[in-house]
Amino acid sequence: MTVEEGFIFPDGFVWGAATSAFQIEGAVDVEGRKPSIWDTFGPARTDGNIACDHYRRFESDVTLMEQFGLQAYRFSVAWPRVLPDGVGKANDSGLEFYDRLVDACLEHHVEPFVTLYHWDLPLALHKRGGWFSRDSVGWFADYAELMVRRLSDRVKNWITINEPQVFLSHGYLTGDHAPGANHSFGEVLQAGHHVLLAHGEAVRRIREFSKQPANVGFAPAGCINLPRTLNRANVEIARERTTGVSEKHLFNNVWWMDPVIRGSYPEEGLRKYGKNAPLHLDSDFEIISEPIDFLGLNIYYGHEVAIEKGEATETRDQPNGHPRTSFGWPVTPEVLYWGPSWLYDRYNMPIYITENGMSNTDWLNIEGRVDDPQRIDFLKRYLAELHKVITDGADVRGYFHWSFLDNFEWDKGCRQRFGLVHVNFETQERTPKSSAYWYRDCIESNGYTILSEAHR
Ligand code: GCO
Repeated sequence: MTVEEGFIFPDGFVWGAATSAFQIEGAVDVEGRKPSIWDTFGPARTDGNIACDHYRRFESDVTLMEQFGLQAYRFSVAWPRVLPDGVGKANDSGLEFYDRLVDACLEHHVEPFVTLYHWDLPLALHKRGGWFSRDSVGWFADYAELMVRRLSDRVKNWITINEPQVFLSHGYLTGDHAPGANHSFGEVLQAGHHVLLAHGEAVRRIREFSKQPANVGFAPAGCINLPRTLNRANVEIARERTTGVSEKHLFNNVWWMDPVIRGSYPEEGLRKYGKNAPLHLDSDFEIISEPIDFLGLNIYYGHEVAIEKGEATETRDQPNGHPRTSFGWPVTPEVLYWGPSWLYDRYNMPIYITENGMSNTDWLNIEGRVDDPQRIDFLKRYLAELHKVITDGADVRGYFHWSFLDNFEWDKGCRQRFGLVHVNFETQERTPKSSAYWYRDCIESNGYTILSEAHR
């Protein structure tokens, strides 16, 4: 059966799941690791320092991944575990952990996709200015080089930075994420410029030191607006918003993707940000736009927009009864159609959905199972939209569900459960949810079961 005829995804489509170091590893103060900015921030002091104890339990977790058919596992390296001071002397125990993790993945036929930065900045570097210092570019590039030299004989898929919009905004503007700072908008845009430079320098080090041809990308948040109805004006305003810049916040796509893929900041952003736009050297964009192989998109939900009486109006609140996750996020499957569609049109760059999922009030029922029909329905709806955009011609190469395990959800601690596998944070017992079984069948059939009778 071809892609067009059924819900079959293209041959070679990669089915995976994603996590990040600080959200699952625990073991924050063992075998040489030193603190990150998250270690002493908010609920991390309790929930984050153990999380899913993956540092000790990774073997059985990877075995579970194979049992549930995962073809790929997106995880991040904890920078302060391998370079405790952020720079300088590497920590062999930390490097050996990632050796063992990668070896376990390969032994269990799970392809590793390694994220280099998923928010756990070494505290030592934060104290030296962190991303606000242009030195951060070299610090990150040296760290990337260390990891590529160590792992690239076995790892070919690399993601440099996860969601610059989110960690810069929550960490340094509003302060609800680590390190809980409140800088000016202009200062944070300048730090964002250093993050983009760091991305580019890391790509250069990966290309130079990888022991095999590397597949390199980055994973910005996909900030998607949806047309409230499918009339032309609403589709156009939704596209404009999705490929535009608001002067009020950092949550857009093109300010972060244009420099990396097109080699310049978007004109609209430079105009709207005005004096807040970062100082830069013209040569910076040569570094930032070092060619990558794919655009990762972390997409969860979007807000509808429409033209009413000549004005663009955005829906911030869906009607009562509209499906919502336990985070209160609206379930809006069409984001996996419109987002990849418009961003593929803009960049013509292969895409991986590097994160998509939902938090749910999952618990063990009286029979000891975790039934999560909401997540199965979520998966069916979102994957059906992703299939549609692929059928329309977008080159989407894989899907990583967020997340494999219930884990530490930043400032919300371990209360928001995103996993395909339930974690009892007291006993660390893992219980695959019914969605894990559904996802296994979906992977085995390369998507065919999404809307088949068997799963209605
Ligand atoms: C993000 C981060 C993840 C989150 C997940 C659920 O996208 O915010 O990459 O670390 O845990 O998205 O919020």
